[in-house]
Amino acid sequence: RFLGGRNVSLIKLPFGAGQKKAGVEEAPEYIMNSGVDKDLKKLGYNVEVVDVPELKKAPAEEGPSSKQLYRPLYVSTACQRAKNVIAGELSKGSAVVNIGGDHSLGIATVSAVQEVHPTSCLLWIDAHADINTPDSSPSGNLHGCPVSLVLGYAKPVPPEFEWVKTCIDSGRVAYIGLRDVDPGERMLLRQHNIPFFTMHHVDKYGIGRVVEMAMAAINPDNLRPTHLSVDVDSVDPSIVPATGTRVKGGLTFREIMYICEAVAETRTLVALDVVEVNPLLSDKEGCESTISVARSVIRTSFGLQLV
Ligand code: Z70
Ligand code: MN
Ligand code: MN
Ligand code: MN
Repeated sequence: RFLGGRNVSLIKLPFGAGQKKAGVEEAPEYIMNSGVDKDLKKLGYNVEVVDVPELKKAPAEEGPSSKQLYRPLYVSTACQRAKNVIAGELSKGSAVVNIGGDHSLGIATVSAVQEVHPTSCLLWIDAHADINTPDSSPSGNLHGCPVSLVLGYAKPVPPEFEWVKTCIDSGRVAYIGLRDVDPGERMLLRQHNIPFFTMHHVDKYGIGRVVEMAMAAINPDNLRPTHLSVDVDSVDPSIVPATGTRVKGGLTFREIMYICEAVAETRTLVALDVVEVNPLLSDKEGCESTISVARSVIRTSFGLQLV
């Protein structure tokens, strides 16, 4: 049972205003050029490439910024546009690969996936929890806030984000890879009993048991469609240096591949996000290594070709 069927839409989302470092909006071009479309065709999928180039253009008026958020109107406008495109592809019965761009796009991807597949679960692979509310955010960067917005924890909702629905509940969200969590985020994770597996848990139990526990918590019988959201900073900076917030002690190449293989094995994947690649933040070699990991995440999540 593969919910997305054999059609996959690769959606390029060149957007980076959820954080302050230039370059993350260039990533979709690099990732696409690595040959992900050919990889998926080889696996037998019908592939459609969808570009949303207008995400690169900021609205003329930024408006007065609420809560010291960085570029809330631009993030909101871009996410609303991206959400409509993603929901359109999902509505045709296709699976989607959302190629970012920064992780504020999670506002768009989760909103779209939950609209079309309202029972789906969300597996968030990240060094960060991205569950700050506009009030708790230490940076004002919206890429640190998408999960709080879709869970409805941001109160009051900043006026720019009133269109975002509370569309998922805490029982359908789990994290793997955390190692840089802010105090306000820790409180929310505990308060709402959201299953999270830090790098400490990966060391303690091994990636096999961690993935098993995470999936048992949010999709016990594989009856739910799965949305896998991969922030590449979950992976160790030694192989993923081209990203905005490098945090030591991340997932190994095999650990991130294991996660993708385990998700592929469930045959429930409907949406994959690959975000936070920033080709401008590393040298040629580091950039190639990072993009190669992103490409492997996409290929592996959509099919097992181990031997
Ligand atoms: C911090 C914040 C973050 C990525 C940094 C950092 C969030 N918790 N996410 N880099 N990818 O600013 O909210
Ligand atoms: Mn189309
Ligand atoms: Mn993230
Ligand atoms: Mn992150």
